[in-house]
Amino acid sequence: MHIVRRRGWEIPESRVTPEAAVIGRRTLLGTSLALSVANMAVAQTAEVGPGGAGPRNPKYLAGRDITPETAATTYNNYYEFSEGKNLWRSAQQLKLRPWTVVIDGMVAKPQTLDIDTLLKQVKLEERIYRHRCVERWAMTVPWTGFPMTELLRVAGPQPSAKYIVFESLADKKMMPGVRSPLYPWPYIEGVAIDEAANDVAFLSTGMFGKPLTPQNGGPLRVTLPWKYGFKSAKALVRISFTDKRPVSLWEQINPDEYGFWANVNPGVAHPRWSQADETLIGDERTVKTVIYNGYGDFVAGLYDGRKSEKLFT
Ligand SMILES: Nc1nc2c(c(=O)[nH]1)N[C@H]1C(S)=C(S)[C@@H](COP(=O)(O)O)O[C@H]1N2
Ligand SMILES: [Mo]
Repeated sequence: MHIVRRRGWEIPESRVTPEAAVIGRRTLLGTSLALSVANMAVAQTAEVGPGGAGPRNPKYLAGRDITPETAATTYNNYYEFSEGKNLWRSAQQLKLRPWTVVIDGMVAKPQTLDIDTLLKQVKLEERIYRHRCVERWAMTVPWTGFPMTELLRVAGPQPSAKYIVFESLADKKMMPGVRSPLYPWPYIEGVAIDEAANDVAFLSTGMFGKPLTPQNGGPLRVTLPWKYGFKSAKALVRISFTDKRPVSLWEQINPDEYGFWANVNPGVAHPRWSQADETLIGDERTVKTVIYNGYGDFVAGLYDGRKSEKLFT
């Protein structure tokens, strides 16, 4: 990775997305065609499948306007497809069914579940959450899915389990970015078990009342609205329980910039830019970023005993 990282600062920052800049030059992978109105309509059409509908949970309203669906489904981060944002068309290659999810590691009984079997074991609901990328853009999304507490119930972690590792699909056939050797695929991310047990921690299977689109992480993704967006891994194929803190894909590449906790904090700058504010996608206003992205009343207590750690990187 040394050669790769050295290339990062040779490229003007304006030519790369901030997260890509840590690795190097923008590649031609996933180069997308220009958007047209007709294409945008296609972008919103998810593959047929359940996971889209559930009653709205009135406890979670974001206090902001919901991002237009067209914007939320056509401006994405998904490095398995592209280092750019305009990847939704390429992501339609991803087949969302059949789909299996492995639950293993320190659990009562390891299992391989068909996604539709898993969906029958949980109660779906809708939550409107803020979504804040470390690159300083933000959205407000009505997700459908289930609280991570439901995953804990289905998985039955052993008392010794301290972390959950989420692993995304890494399929070279369907995902052009995975053919790039510059990244240590698969994309993995993780949370501490007590974070997963917090009611805000969520797994999404839908958005805007429909099944989750491929580009937004269908058929199953992590949703942790008080953390920077990179923590929320897409297209989950494995969920492992462990007593060792995982090192995420981004942390492997650049540990100084992307840590384990990655809680949103306007007062703690990224090494290369301020985190004080954020631009609302589909609206383009810039607003002030809020500590824990506004979820401090729910989650701040998780970090009382962890003050010595880098909680905001
Ligand atoms: N597997 C995978 N998950 C991922 C990413 C990725 O590149 N691959 N990008 C992350 C980042 S940086 C962000 S900001 C969000 C973007 O989610 P969205 O495209 O649905 O807005 O997904 C996160 N999950
Ligand atoms: Mo991000």
